[in-house]
Amino acid sequence: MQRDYGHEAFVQGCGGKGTTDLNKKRLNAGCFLFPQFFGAAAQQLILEEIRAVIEEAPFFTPRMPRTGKPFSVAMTNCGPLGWVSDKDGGYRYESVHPETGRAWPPIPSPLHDAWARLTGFAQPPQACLVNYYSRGAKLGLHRDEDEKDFSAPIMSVSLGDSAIFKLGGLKRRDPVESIELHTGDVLIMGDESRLRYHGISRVLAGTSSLLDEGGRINLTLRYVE
Ligand code: MD3
Ligand code: FE
Repeated sequence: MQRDYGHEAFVQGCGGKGTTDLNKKRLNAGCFLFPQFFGAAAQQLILEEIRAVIEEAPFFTPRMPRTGKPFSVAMTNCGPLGWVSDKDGGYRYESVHPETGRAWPPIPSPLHDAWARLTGFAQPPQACLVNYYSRGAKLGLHRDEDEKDFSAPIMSVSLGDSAIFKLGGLKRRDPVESIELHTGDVLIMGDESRLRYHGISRVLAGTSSLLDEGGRINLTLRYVE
């Protein structure tokens, strides 16, 4: 546990003092949705910074361990570490892009600031995974368990078209609830919710005009080790 706030403060208030004035919805113990945390201007600013990240570190297609089956979601990263996956190496964090061999670009500062305020976690995020969902892309039910430190929360930012987010329990067979995520929404998962099963079942085409190309970008910030 490496928090600069009490465990109860996180469970009850998610980061405590910094978030009391915000529109916040508790989905589960340790799981909080901040609808429209980023307004239209902030979304544009973050998008510009993420477009620059994508120029430096182009999207790649991750592949399932062993089978080599491609993901329908395109991915890249920023931050000291990036999540990658391929047939032989499996799921892991790497400090360089799998195709260019270059270091990942830094995490844009508005995301660092939101992490500090909303998670209250003492350390800055080490990885920001950039997922791109074209219309029709999905991410099956899974747990995020490739990190060494599960005491750190995860922060997700949605940009572009809305999506149906599935939030399950700690076991794969547990009941799953559907939550619509919209552009500008921030989701925080910590404590009891850190290892919940989750996924994206559908992107709702035409629900946002933020991305000219359509589809959805999701940014997932993590502390890894
Ligand atoms: C709930 N991404 O990259 S973010 C992923 O929208 C991932 O791209 C989805 O799942 C996306 O691994 C969902 C929301 C999210 C992220 C991590 C969680 C929800 C979570 C960890 C535990 C519980
Ligand atoms: Fe995930």
